[in-house]
Amino acid sequence: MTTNKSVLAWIEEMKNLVNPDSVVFIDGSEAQLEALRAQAVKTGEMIKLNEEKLPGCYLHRTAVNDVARVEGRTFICAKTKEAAGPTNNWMDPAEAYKMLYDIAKGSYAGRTMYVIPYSMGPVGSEFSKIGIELTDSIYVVLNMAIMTRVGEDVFKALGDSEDWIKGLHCKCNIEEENRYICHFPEDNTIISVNSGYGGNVLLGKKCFALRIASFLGKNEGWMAEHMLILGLENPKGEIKYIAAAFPSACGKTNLAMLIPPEKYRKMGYKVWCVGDDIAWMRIGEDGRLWAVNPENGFFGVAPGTNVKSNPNALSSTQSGTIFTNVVHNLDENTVWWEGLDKNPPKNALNWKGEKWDCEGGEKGAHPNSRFTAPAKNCPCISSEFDSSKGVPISAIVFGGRRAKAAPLVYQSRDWQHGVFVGSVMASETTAAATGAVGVVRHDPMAMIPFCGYHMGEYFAHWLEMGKKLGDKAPKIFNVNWFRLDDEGNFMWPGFGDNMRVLNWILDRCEGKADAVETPIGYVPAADGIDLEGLDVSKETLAELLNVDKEIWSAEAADIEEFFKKFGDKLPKELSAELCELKARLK
Ligand code: SAT
Ligand code: MN
Repeated sequence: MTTNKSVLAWIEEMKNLVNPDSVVFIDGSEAQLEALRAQAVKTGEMIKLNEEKLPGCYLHRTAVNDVARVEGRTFICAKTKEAAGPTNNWMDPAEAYKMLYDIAKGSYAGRTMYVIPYSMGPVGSEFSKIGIELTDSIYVVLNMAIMTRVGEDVFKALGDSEDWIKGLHCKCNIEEENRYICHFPEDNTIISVNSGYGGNVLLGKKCFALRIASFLGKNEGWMAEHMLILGLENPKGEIKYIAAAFPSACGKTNLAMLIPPEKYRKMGYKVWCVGDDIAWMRIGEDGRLWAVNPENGFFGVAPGTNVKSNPNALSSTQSGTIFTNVVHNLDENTVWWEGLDKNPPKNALNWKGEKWDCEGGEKGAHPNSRFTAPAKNCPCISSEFDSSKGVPISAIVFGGRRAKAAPLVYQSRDWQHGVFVGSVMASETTAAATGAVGVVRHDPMAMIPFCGYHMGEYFAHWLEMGKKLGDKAPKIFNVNWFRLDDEGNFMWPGFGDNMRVLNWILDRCEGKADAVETPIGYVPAADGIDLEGLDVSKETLAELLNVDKEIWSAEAADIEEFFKKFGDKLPKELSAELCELKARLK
């Protein structure tokens, strides 16, 4: 399928290492994928679901000890520890290769090596980058075929070039104590062993499109960010694009596919989804920031997805989708998860494949259970989804899960202050990664688990991009949909009503909406957010927009501590911003 010497030599080397019974190149054809689905069903790796209700859909269960990203076992293997920085685990590259090759050695015995040529971004676009993943898992092949553009065309686009990313995945025996997700940014290489869970093994996603790509972006003058991209169309038919960074499992997919409240729908407002997780952004010929979604599908969190919270995501999963770790409804041969509807199946298996009693109090689906759905299934997919030049970004939005500190929305004073706002993001942890859930942690730009180099340099790169963009830079905002009242109830309805906040954001970009200055930035004026048709009082809105000086003084002290991590790599602009924040809080 290819005569590319660098590709063939590497495949040969890896073949000698892992010793497969056979090698199969993935050509991207439906016939080949269909044969692989049939094979996975035969071995029990996947279960074919009801063809009438869920055509082309399958259920897969991971090992019980392998249900989320493993940040503690994820490494940046740069030449020096300093290059990986204080927020990444580091391993010496020579040691890492030796350890990983020892684990991988002979691990494909009795198995097939699948060679997946894939493109992140539309095949052949200047934005796009090519990777080759070797895997012994059909589940990985089929997920990659949804999440990325795979097949022969990719080899054609690559030609003889040596500019591609190596990815070796070995399931081995899914041993937790030998699980490693390692990145070699200086070698364009990723090696993942002993896992079969999405974020650890779909190497095009977090490993390449964020960890490796963020490093490439810094060197080549562009940005790889953990951001959704959406287009908001107004009644005049004008579409403005927003890129928004939130940590995993904080509602990026819901925001990206939002359905406007009825009043706005009637007026003609629409939201178009370009991407739900990753944005690659470059400065265009017009000097503005342009973004593409390098992915081709959605790897979304299932629990909580329903006809009300995200009808577009739910529609996206009705055909050609792989469900992972959800409930299996045995009567209908369909799937279910907590928050889908109020009718949990009586005759069902839980995510572990055990008989499940929906009244027994135990959850049926894993909290990080997922759907892998083709982007083209999404009813609101943007007409620019496949565009090779991307979409121009008007606003960048940061957000996290904060019970108290962050107001519903605020605008940064300028780009530099916006970079500060992104750098001090903090959010409660979720089930997307192993470890405690609900603990507030610093997560600058939602990139803590995904920045492939020293985060101090990453901040400097953001500042540099702002200088290049000048007055064409997108405006930067922060949102928090998750503020709680004293009784612990969410104060803001969220979901479709978040459009009311996006409207204020875009109005601000055009200089149309009023704002009030606070120590942390600009918040909407008292009547700045449209509340018509909402069960939110003016007092509640005032509370949602309130900036509590005491909480923020504590926050500032905490930020000061956090910034110390970065030593002399912390850009002086950010320490200056912190000083100014403290002064404004006095
Ligand atoms: O598991 S993934 O990393 O692909 C999804 C996520 O955690 O954001
Ligand atoms: Mn994500």
